Amino acid sequence: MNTTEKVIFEQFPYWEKAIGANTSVEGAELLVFVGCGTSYNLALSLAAYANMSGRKAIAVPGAEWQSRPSAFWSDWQATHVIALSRSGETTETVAAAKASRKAGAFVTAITVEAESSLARNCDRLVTSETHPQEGIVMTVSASLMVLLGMQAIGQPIPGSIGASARKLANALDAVLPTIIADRSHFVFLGGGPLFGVALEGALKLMEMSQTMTQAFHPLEYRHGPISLVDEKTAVVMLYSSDQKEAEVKLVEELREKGAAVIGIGGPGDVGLPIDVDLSLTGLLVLPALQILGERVAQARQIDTVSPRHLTKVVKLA
Ligand code: F1P
Repeated sequence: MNTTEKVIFEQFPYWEKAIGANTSVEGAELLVFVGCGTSYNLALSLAAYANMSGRKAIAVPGAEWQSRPSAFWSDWQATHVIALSRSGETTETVAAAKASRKAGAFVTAITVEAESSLARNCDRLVTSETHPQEGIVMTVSASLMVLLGMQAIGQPIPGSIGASARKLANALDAVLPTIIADRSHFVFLGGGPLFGVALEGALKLMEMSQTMTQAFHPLEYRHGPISLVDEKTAVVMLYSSDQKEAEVKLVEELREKGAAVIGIGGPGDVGLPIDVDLSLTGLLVLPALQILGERVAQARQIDTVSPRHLTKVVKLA
């Protein structure tokens, strides 16, 4: 077992330590979730969750919020910026936090590095301990930042979530060898708060296994992208309880066209049940998506401990 795989399966005790921290974010301002790469994908899901719980929220990539905030929102002072960064050192995210504070916004940082630049340039720090062996590919920290972000917007996290997530990851792992064999085109579908998570599944698999991946809101997939589906396609459908009927029909169509479908929370060539509702699904599925990336990489004999062209932090000169 390589270190990436080990860390994915050893992440759950760190979840337990992060559960229950009093991190709630009050106020009626617009919440602007900011991040880069994985952290931006997580920001998208957290913003959707915040909107669903009655807040007002958007997600913006770090560089965009720093350089052209007016393309997203007109009044910085009426915002509460929640900057996500595992390292706390990503140039664009740190710059976005600094610029936001200078313009009068309140900045909360969510990071696992309590001594980082981002931690020093925020008004409020939300942090928790991560696995010391986590490498370049972000796994346990991604889960932890979603957990901390959910808590910050008032979502209680049950102590059983780690056991449920582990069960799902193990169930997926058991069926992966057959389902990924001979598949080279991977598609991740998720709606609402699961869209950011679908993007994250796609990014994870792409960077771990050097495979082309795509992510869409489920019903968007018929509007063009479906032209690529054939016997080389594997689809991960992250079912959302409120749109399941429409998503089931889409999956039937994709299977008819040759795709092998992993249904998480609903049917597919493999259908994996989940035991939480939509409010927690975005967190629950992350370890399963991480192990999918690792297994595809292993099948292609790619070492995820040193992924091609990637570094743990992107720092711009
Ligand atoms: C953001 C990030 C990662 C990506 C890569 C480079 O890092 O873009 O998502 O996988 O390793 O950095 P961070 O701001 O969360 O530390």
